[in-house]
Amino acid sequence: APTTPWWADAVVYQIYPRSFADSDGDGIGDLAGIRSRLDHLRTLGVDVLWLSPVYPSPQDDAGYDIRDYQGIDPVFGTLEGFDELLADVHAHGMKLVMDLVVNHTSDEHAWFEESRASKDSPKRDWYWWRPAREGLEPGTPGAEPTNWGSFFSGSAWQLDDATGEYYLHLFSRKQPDLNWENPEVRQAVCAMMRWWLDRGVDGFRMDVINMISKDPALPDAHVVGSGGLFADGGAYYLCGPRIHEFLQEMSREVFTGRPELLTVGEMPGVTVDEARLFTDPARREVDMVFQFEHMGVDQGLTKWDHHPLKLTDLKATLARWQAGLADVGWNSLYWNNHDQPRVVSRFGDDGEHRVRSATMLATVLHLHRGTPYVYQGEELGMTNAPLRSVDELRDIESINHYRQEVAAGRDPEQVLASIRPMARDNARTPMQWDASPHAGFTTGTPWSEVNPNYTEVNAAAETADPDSVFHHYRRLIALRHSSRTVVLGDFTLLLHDDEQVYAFTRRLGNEELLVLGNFSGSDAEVELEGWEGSELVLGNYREPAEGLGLRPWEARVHRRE
Ligand code: TEU
Repeated sequence: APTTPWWADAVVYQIYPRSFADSDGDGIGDLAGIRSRLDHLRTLGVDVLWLSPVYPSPQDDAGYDIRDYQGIDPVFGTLEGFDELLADVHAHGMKLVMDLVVNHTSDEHAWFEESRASKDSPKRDWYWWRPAREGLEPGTPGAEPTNWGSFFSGSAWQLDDATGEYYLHLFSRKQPDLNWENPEVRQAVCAMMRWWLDRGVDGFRMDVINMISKDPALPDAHVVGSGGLFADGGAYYLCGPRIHEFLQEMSREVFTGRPELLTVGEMPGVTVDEARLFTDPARREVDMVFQFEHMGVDQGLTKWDHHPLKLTDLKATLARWQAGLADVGWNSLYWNNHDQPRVVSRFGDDGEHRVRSATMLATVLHLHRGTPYVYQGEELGMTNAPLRSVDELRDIESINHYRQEVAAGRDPEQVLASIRPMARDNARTPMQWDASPHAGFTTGTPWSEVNPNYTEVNAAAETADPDSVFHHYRRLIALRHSSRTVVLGDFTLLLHDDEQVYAFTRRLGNEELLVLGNFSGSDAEVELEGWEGSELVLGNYREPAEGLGLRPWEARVHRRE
């Protein structure tokens, strides 16, 4: 049998540097802050740290708009400081993975400045430039080269005065898309990646990497419903014609001879079948993908059309991914990252049952087959931000959406109410370290409001409490490290139609684990043959259960041979 890769039993922890720990009192987290908190991560037991972008950036999209790929933004520190952090991470027995944002650069990157300067600039073709639509005056409504909308509201095209042509930006207008059809672009990206690996980093999380290959014809998108002014062009840039070729080339050029890396592709809209191709080890593309299907179960056409979770939908999608990547490929497992609301507020109960529901959700996720990702603060059961007023929004996505809707005449209070449950701002409030002012995150004024519940929800209180969310995550991570069945066991979903209970087994050889999670605040009956009297491996109630039934938000893992 092929040996399993080192990351098969690893747990990854995502750090959002802006909001993790501030060492110098400017209100923004930094590399020295991260260094000072490595013991917290060591105690938790995670193996790999993934750093959201720390490169020089105008911070239009909080660092996902990069001005210089080979440096550190002064707000976060220096390259020397980065090397010190990396050495410390390694000394603590962990690995460090960088965020690789190469679908686009900042409009302040030297490549783009050169590209925009003139139509015959040697770097003109490094980005997607197009004239106005035939017969229309540049800048007039409808003159954009295609009808595609940007992820951050409005058109995906920006008219640039220097040459009177438009450039493509799937995200903010300060994030022009690189043209991967151009081999010089690909070579420049590969060279930059090798530079980081030579520095000692252990891999990359690749931002929207399934958007790098576009249909070069850039056709208009098909318009669904009455919709807005702009349409979803995804059909022409998600997993485009050359995506596998580009990733295989990158793998050859960058990863050859470096077997101990971790590569994970963030891929909105990726299907199970595509994911099998991307993560089949024989194809040498990426180790695992971040897929989005389970993050769409509580929304309508857009993320702002939020509705309550139907548990059977969540189970059905996750089980499909477990089955689809059972023989070939590998799953990433996550509830949270810097783009998603806090899971305890989203699928749990962030009031009375906060601890119980956060630990239940963690148990269900971590017992799936795949690599679990923990997003900073998730291990404390941090909750959504109150977002009491529009002034508390910091994220370009929610601010642009708010402005667009209010300009269209919608009621501002209602717009804010629709933004509240799904805003990315929810995930980006400062990490809650202790009960001191600003939650111990900074001695200055935090760039984003600290969640007022920090006096109760914080790392100091939770490390001191054996029943905390923190210690539950620690136990789950330790379980994965000690159990081959958790890492490699076959997954079988049970109770498909149950709207209250999430149940599945994992089996390896003679050993079988049963995982049960109650997604509600009321008691749940569970009837399953042959599990009465089985050994309890882990649960989130101190008092023993009677039978298999579940108490409010209870989770249990049973074992039998
Ligand atoms: O996100 C890509 C992405 O498609 C999203 O999760 C995005 O936040 C969502 O669709 C908006 O509704 C990645 C990064 O994780 C995100 O922070 C960046 O803003 C984005 O790429 C652009 O680099």
